[in-house]
Amino acid sequence: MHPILRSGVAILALGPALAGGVYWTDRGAGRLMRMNFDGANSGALVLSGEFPSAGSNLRGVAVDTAANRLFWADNGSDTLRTAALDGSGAKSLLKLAGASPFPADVRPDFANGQLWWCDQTGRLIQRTPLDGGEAVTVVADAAPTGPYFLDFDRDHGLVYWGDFSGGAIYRAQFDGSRRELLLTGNLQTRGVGVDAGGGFLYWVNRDGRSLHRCPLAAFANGPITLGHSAVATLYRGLDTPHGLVLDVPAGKLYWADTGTNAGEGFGGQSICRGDLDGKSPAELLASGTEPWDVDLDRRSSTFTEWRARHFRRDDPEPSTAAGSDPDGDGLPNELEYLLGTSPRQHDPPGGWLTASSPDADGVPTRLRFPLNTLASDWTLRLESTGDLTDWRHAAEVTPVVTVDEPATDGISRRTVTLPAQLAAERAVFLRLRVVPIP
Ligand SMILES: [Ca+2]
Ligand SMILES: [Ca+2]
Repeated sequence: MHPILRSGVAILALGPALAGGVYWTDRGAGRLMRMNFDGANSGALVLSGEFPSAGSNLRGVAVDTAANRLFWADNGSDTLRTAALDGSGAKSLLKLAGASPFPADVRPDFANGQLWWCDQTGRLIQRTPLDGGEAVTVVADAAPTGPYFLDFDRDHGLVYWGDFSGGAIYRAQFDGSRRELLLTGNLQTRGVGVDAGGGFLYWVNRDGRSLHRCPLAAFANGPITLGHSAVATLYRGLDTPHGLVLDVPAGKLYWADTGTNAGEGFGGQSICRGDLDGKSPAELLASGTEPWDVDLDRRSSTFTEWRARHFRRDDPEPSTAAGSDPDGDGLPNELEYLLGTSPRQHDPPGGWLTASSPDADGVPTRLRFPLNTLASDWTLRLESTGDLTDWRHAAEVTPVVTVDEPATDGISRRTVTLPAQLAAERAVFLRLRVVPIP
């Protein structure tokens, strides 16, 4: 992707502005589902391509936002499958070898272009190129009753997984070496999720009917048990929690509940959501027949979608309005949406804005800030003034060079360079203003 220079403004050719949302497998209904972050507009994805049906025994699902693709495992045909996020171009990526393979969870490793999965009956963790190829075994004899769900610590090149019928959680290097037992004591381990930046491991204790987390540092001196003082219980009294995905920037986690322990706890046969710190009650977002796994497309092309991702459904309207500032950091929600910051966490200016002055004259000549370049409703406009009264679009006053570099989840890094003569002027003030996109 190369910037196109036009009138001193760099325009990046981005992909289509797709709405983000929640993708999940409903194993009982044999359907791939998509819905908004708050559970609204839930419906089955209509597939076209090599097959019209997602499969007969759906398991793990994963979203690749960089390529706008979905990956999932069909344990009926024992294939790994892929389709565009709109359901088109559905095709098989790989048919698993062996007498009776059992593809369960799937996770893409974008940096290395690989799709990983757990083969429960083969007790294998394997990977294959995202665009197709051979299966490579990374970990053999991964767990006594087979690995079921996995996740990555991409910062440290580690893969984490749990034991299907057992209560253990393990990790190893990306090449399968230095395998470690981390934790024991769950009643069947299901989804695992790593927040490397925050330093936490999250996991699902299926028949303990609970969700837990503990600091990664707790594993520094060998395996610990579920009863260790470092282990926190985020949610308890659930029905049959299963697949798990973290939304770290939004401070939330989502899980699928198969409902196999029907009627005995919260959220059976549903997709649910809670907080990473477990502080607010779990939300039931949508129900299915047997929800198995869940993943997220964290992008937002409208403020309404973004609000549904960051706030609870029952949060009062005043705090979720575009002009409100519930976290008191001086950034109203509409600005947090465009900057990709959190409306529920204090974001100091130094955390998102960099102003540099190559001339060392005290006036910034280059500004760097994040920007949701997928936003279809509003954008940020840089304005300047000399008298704090007559604010003008900076690009109309002076040539400004703007470069956007795609970062993650639809948020780009924008760099605005102002000409040296502006920097030399006295008393020039700049501001970022939210303006509607015509
Ligand atoms: Ca705020
Ligand atoms: Ca904030």
